[in-house]
Amino acid sequence: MERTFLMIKPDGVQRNLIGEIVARFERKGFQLVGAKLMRISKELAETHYAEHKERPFFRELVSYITSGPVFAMVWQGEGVIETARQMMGKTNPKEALPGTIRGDYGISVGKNVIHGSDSPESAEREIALFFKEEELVDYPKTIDAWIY
Ligand code: DAT
Ligand code: MG
Repeated sequence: MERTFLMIKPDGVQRNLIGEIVARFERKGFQLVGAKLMRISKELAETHYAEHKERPFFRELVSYITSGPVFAMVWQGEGVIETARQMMGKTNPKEALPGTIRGDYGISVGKNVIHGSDSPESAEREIALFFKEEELVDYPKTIDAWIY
C-alpha cells in the first residue's frame, strides 16, 4: 500500500493543530503507520529541503523548520501521496482553497503549517530520512473493508 511522509511544522504544533490535522486524515480513511514529536537538527533540515538549497528563502526555511518541535507522520492508503497534497492545499496559504489545511489554517507561505511528500520518490526518501523501519507499524484495520 502507498505511503507518504507528512509533517506538522513548528507553527502547527505551537498553534495546537496536531489533533485537528490528524483527524482530517483519519476521517478520510487513511491509516497512520508512524508518528513522533521531534526536533529537527539543522543537518536534517538541510537534507530534507536539499532541493531548495539555491533558493533565496532557504536559510529562512531551515531556521523556521528547526524553530520548535514538529510532528512527523507516515500515512498509508490508496493514492495517499496525491490526495494528501490536495488536502494540504497550495504551498502559499493565500492561494490555498478554503477546506484545505493551508487554506483553513495559514496566511503566509513562510508559516504554512504542514509538509507533505510531492511524489513517490520523495515519499520514499523522506520516510527513510525521518523514520527507522522498526518505527513504522504494519497492522490490519477491519474498517478498511468499509473504505475500499
Ligand atoms: P511544498 O511545501 O508545498 O512542497 P515547496 O517544496 O515548493 O512547497 O517549498 C517548500 C517550503 O518552502 C514551503 O512549504 C514553504 C517554503 N517556501 C516555498 N516557496 C517560498 C517562497 N517563495 N518564500 C518563502 N518560503 C517559501
Ligand atoms: Mg515540497
